[in-house]
Amino acid sequence: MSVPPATLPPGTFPSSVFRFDSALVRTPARSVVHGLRADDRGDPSYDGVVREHDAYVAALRAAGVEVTVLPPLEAFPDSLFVEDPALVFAEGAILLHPGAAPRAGEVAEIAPVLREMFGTVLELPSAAHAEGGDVLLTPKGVMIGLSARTDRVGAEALLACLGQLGRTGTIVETPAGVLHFKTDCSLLDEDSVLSTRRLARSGVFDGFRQILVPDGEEAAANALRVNDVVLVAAGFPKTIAMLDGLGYRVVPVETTEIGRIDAGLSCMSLRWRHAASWSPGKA
Ligand code: CIR
Repeated sequence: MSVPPATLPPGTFPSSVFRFDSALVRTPARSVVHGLRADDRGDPSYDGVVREHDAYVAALRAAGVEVTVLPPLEAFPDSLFVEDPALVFAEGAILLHPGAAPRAGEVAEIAPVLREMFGTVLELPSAAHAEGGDVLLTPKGVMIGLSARTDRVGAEALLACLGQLGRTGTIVETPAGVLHFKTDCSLLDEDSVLSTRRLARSGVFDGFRQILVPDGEEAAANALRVNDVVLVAAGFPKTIAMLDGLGYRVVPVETTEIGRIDAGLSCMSLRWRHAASWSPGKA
């Protein structure tokens, strides 16, 4: 792996939380057709997932991110969703423990990769469960949503790890029946979040400018701000038009097949801004 270790001292993290120069993704395995899902709307097609994944990687690269592509893991159908078994920051990485039992082994697969890339790699204790899909990075701190995948022990252990990296966080609730906290929201800029009405109603985003996805397009809430653009699932024209009208540079990305296994746009990458490309005052 050619990426040098991140060396930012704790507490001196970059001011922007959506400026990235590096990302890690994993090629979909053929077994992706057996990926976990809450409601069965039919298996995704392998070719379709590969096409959507390729387009996603291309969109990250076009946004100015250097993408490292890991090999597929046939034993783990959901392993292309690298966001869930780990968290990464310029200051270091944290190995998580997925609450979904079939995904637990993904951590041991990604651990050596992260140990090669990051100088500091922390780990949750074994009794703790947390998935990256429940973690939203904001300029006000890291929000950790409790869900069926992230329990309180996991969220508290994660807060402790974040503290070791010089970061702060808060524990919040995910609406009942929603897979992950970020299934229902994403950060659009330093002040603004895109959210479903049901999540915003909880008051969790008080203090942010809250932009609500139009009714019927709830699945569009899992967008992804990367540098100057916002990746938005292509199947949600009202959300795309709304964000476009608000001045965001929207890049539509097809998610029809990965959507069949409950995935959106944040879950297919781990993103960070390398310490070497950051200096104080640089956004
Ligand atoms: C799962 O249920 O774990 C996968 N089928 C989907 C994971 C999506 N992850 C994410 O949004 N962070």
